[in-house]
Amino acid sequence: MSRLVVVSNRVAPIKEGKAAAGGLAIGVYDALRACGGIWFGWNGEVSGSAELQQETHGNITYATRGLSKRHYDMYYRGFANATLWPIFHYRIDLARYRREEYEGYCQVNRMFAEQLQPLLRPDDVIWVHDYHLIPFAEECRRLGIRNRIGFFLHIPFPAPEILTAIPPHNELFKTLCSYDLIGFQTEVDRQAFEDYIRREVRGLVDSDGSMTAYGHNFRAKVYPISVMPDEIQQTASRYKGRRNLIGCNAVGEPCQTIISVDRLDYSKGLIERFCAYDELLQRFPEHRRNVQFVQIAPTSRSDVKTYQTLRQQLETHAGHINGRYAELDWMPLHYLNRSHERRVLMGLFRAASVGLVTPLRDGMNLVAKEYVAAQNPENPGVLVLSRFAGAAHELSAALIVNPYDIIGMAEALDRALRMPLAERKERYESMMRAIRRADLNAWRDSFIRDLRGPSARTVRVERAIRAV
Ligand code: GDG
Repeated sequence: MSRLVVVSNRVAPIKEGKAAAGGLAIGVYDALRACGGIWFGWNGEVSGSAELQQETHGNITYATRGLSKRHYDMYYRGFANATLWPIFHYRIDLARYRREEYEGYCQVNRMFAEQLQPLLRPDDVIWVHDYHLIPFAEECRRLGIRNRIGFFLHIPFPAPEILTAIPPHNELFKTLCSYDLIGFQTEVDRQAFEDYIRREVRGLVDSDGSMTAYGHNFRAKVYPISVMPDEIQQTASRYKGRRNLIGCNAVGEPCQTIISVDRLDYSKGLIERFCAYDELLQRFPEHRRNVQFVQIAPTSRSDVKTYQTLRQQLETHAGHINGRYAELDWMPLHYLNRSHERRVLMGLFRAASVGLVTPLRDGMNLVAKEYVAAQNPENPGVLVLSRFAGAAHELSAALIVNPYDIIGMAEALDRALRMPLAERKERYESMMRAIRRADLNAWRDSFIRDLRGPSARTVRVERAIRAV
């Protein structure tokens, strides 16, 4: 079988036997282990060596390099995270555009393609991940690389009206058409891309999802990313530590727990969530002393101003809630900026009565699926989920909320905290069926199968021949 070459902004080397961090890392690692190959990208070092460092573990070669401070500022902090990330999450108000940052972004894509080229064999298939690397395939083609190249977008693809706010949108999305296969999290994202291709580019779209634009034939399909439910079940049920944090207050009285886990990011709707919890305690005072909210929010992109401001706002809100409601033996909100071991998170998910996942926009949101998979089937908790998380398309048996409706969220929390066992079980079983139907293996296998399969061009030619 041909080798798989994975390209992502950040490479997370996982050594045999060590715990993996996050769903994407596990998915990519398993795919590479199954057929052997290369994982190529940035090693996370700023001002580090630009020379490629190669390290092989088993049948996987990790090929990584550092970024200069200038490239880190232009490509990573700049165009990727200050222009694309906010716009793809519908936050034009938070986006900025600087031409030199876009140039830096294109330069890094070019350098990555040039450094990957000597490592490639003619039959390798290349799987590129996320918004940092949109022009990567175009740079490969410029160098004469003819391998199959696929792209998976982990974040939402917004409506064309929003996208066109990116000044070089035409040039940027022209480069996206150099991929053979483009994968999206949901049908809404794929449809928005199709709308862009039809309206902005006057491209052709076939009923089977293949498209023609800028002289390229390619396919665009939906591959919802997921988790490994059985592994999560096991990890969660084995976890025995920190029982004291969940289930009772400081004097041992029973207390239900609401849990949320997110990277500290404005797309995750943390402010609105804190407001909803405040509203719950105000509107339904019977929950005071009987509930606690644990929000785990490890900081991310902490050198970006918008993220620093968000952190300050959250600290103020958290202080306000605890100042207003806390008693000597009851703390309503536990707000933790530290990251925690994965097994600890899964244990906490299982012990918590409510999983509160309310992003303003999210490509998928793996935490929603992890919370469900971690539950005890005999006494499952309730997932309260934003309609704007990609996961809401599959997990329709959650309590679906609109994160802009603070009172609506407080009412959903009240309902979740009171929900009878029979209804909790019914909703849980329906969500588990959905997760098992399309787990992480299905995500990876279907993408790679389609990438290795007949190209959009071949399908088009065969169809034309049959029609004659
Ligand atoms: C992007 C898209 C899409 C979180 N805190 C800790 C920790 N985590 C883990 C979670 C989960 C992962 O990180 C976060 O994944 P999400 O999907 O929730 O969100 P993003 O980071 O924004 O991911 C998103 C995803 O890509 C995959 O395509 O779903 O829409 O934005 O697995 O459990 N893990 C550990 N400690 C923590 O403190 N170990």
